[in-house]
Amino acid sequence: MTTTLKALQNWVDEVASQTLPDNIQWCDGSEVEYNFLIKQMNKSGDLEALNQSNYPNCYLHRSDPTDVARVEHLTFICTKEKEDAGPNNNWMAPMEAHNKIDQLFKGAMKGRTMYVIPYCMGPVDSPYARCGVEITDSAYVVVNMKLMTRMGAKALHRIEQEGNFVKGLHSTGDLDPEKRFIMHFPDELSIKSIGSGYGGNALLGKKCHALRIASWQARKEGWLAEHMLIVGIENPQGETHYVACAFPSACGKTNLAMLIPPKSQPGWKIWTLGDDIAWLHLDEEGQMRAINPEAGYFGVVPGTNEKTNKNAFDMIKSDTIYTNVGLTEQNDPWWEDKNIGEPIIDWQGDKFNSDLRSAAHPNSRFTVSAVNNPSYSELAEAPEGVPISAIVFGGRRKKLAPLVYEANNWKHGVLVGAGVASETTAAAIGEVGIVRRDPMAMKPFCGYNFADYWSHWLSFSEKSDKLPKIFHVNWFRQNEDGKFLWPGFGENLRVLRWIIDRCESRVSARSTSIGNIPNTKDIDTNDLDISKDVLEELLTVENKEWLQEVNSIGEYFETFGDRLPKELSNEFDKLKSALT
Ligand code: GTP
Ligand code: SPV
Ligand code: MN
Repeated sequence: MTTTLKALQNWVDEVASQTLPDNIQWCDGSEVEYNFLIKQMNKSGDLEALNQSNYPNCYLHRSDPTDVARVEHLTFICTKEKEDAGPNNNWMAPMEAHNKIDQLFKGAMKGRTMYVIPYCMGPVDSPYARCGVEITDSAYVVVNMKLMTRMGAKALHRIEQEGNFVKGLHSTGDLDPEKRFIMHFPDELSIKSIGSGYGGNALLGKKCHALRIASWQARKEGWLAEHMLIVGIENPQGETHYVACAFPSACGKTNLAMLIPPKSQPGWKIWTLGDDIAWLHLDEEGQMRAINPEAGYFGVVPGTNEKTNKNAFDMIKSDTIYTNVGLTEQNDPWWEDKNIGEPIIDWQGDKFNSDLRSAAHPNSRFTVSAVNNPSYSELAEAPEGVPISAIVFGGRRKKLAPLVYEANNWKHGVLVGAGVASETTAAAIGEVGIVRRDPMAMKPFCGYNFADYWSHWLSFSEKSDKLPKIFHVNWFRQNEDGKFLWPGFGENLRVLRWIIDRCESRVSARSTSIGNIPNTKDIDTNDLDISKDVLEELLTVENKEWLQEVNSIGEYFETFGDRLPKELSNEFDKLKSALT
């Protein structure tokens, strides 16, 4: 396979003469190709077959121990002006960035095969979808892209018709963390990534394209590219509401997207549209619609069990690539809180020793096609996407943030999103459990200055009078003993129900200084082991504590200087005076 598109052929030739691969392989996205690569990697030791009777078509990949998560400190947005990247991003001048990284790409693919992966983010026949081509020397990337995106011949066909595509160049390089960079050139619609084979650093369709580059394109074109799950919630009458939720990495998106309603909620059904990324557009009627640009899940493994997420637990029993989990005696994959079996080998391939390290890496992942999900919605293929009733922001907060509250209106909702903070997780290299500001769960993913991003969000209030309502949730409140106050997982449906009731004006709420809070009687606690006191605690707003929070938001906003939108500071001032 080659291409009729000159610009693409020229770029591939250019990259080949720079990186000097032994072979060039154009990926067609077929099963034959996938199976061939799996076999080859199995032979080379890149993948290890898991127990094929218990876990058919499942494989384990162990990444380099220094290469197990996103690397935010090595991720750059290379706009002409530093100010356009903003204080929320690392910046490097485009020329300097190209020079630095091109040096590392010189001869980087010697002795390796260079794969050319045309892919489409979103249904191939969707006007909202966008295409890209990733060039990589990693077969692991190819098989992951096969599960995560619509890749191969169909995507190439669309690219050839459109004539444009996002260029992503990737090499695992020598995995030296000193020579690892993830660089984005929004003006050129291109990405260069070297030195990591891991997830968001290497599968360039995901965070690099579908969020960092796409958010930049979205601002120009009037839409939004967001770190959001998309879920359909069907009530016993058969009506389905679609909700898009932005939670930071490892804060519950996959789990909420494939939730199983508890027994106490008969007749309710959950449909998964997406678990990580949503592209949001206004249609001609002003209705916000969402597509999931991805076609698979790259999900957190630890914590997945029959009780927390049975859908995921079942889904990853076949056709799944595991990255950095442990093994049992039977060669089954094992992870913390799996609740079945015992590990004997850890994620680094050593004999398991709990004093040394956990069996699975805390950021170990599964890659699996979305159609394997028992709650998969076929509307994930709908070119027009699904209508969104509510947008939900959230974070991981031991204290302060209530279980759920509703913003007063869109602009206030933008402030709620901009004010999100959350404890850091193992999804990125660095300390875990530190509360940091993570506006709209996009801190690591917004491809431009957050101040401009908030202006863009605010601008939607002029474009439609039918915008979704905006909410904030927190499943992670803890008591003094470090125990979660809210049971979470399937029980989160109870909160989604309140959110939908609010969207349908079916229920009243208590107005507070931060927004509208449920009356305790309106959260269904039937069959739930939770005391009235705890529920009240979960729904309390302490003005004194919130004032501290708001001051911290204010300090954060100051780092954006004059670029901070006036409307956002107005909303901020209103909130502050409501609290004093
Ligand atoms: P990324 O893929 O990194 O974007 O993460 P995500 O937002 O999809 O998070 P995910 O659903 O994978 O959850 C991350 C961790 O949080 C897992 O270990 C889950 O078991 C745990 N978790 C998810 N939902 C809940 C919840 O409602 N309550 C509690 N206590 N833990 C949860
Ligand atoms: C995240 O970190 O938010 C992920 C995993 O979804 S990664 O693909 O590595 O970005
Ligand atoms: Mn994510």
